[in-house]
Amino acid sequence: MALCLQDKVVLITGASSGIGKACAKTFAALGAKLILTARRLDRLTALAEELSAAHGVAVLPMALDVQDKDAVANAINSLAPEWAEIDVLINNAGLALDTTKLHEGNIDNWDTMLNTNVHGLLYMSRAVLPGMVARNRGHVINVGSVAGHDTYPNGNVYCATKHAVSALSKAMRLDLFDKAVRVSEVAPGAVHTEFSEVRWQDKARADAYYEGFEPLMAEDVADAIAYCATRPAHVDVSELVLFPTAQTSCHYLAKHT
Ligand code: NDP
Ligand code: 8X3
Repeated sequence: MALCLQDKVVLITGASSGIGKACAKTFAALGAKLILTARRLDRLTALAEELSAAHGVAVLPMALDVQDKDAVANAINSLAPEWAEIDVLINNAGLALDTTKLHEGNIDNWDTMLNTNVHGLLYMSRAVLPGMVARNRGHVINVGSVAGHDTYPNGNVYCATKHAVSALSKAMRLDLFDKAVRVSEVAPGAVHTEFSEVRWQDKARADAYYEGFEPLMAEDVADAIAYCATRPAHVDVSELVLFPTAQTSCHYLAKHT
């Protein structure tokens, strides 16, 4: 029987856009209490108001840069009692910056990707997991990527960060093997979000990337994440990879012009 998420506390990182925002909508519709985090508080506040009005759920918007380890620890440690027992952590915040050959890469961009996609996920997990372990229940869902299972030209550091997400998901499952805490990695292919606009800082280039095929939508990925979260407690979806039907791998995307 599917697990009921009514009144469960679900924390989503990167909830101001794309997959994280779609997760907020999906989990609100399932009756969960939501802690929504990202850097852009104005977006989170507007989303929180919308979801509370639509679904009657409690929503806590919180400005948080996952790269800041002290801010992450403080945010989790200072949660009010009604929010402190996090049932589901969705480590979704992440980004790619540029696509360039490694030997021509921008080192500041590398730092931002590593600090966000890898360190950010670690800081959040380190802050939230002890409570889950103490309660012997909980679920960490890490948003990886097909770029964490393969590499593509000029994707070097982004691919490395997502390989790290995949490795850390496996490592968490091993370290939690004797606890009733589940760990899932959800790894999508091309999803139409603000991801490519952030990557290239060029809206026209980003729009062109999504033309000529039907990409995944953020809601498709949120649906996969909700699938993981709603399996019965004895079922742990360890890895879920989803592609647009037009995409077979990082290297094969069928575009019709
Ligand atoms: P978006 O750009 O639409 O959303 C990214 C989210 O991450 C935003 O909410 C942003 O919020 C947040 N974020 C970025 N940096 C930080 C930070 N330092 N601290 C806190 N939050 C941060 O992209 P997607 O929704 O597509 O991306 C979500 C995840 O999905 C990422 O991990 C990405 O790697 C992964 N992914 C995306 C795919 C795609 O094709 N789109 C495919 C596979 C995986 P804010 O700027 O307000 O802080
Ligand atoms: C995002 C998908 O193929 O642009 O993780 O790396 S891809």
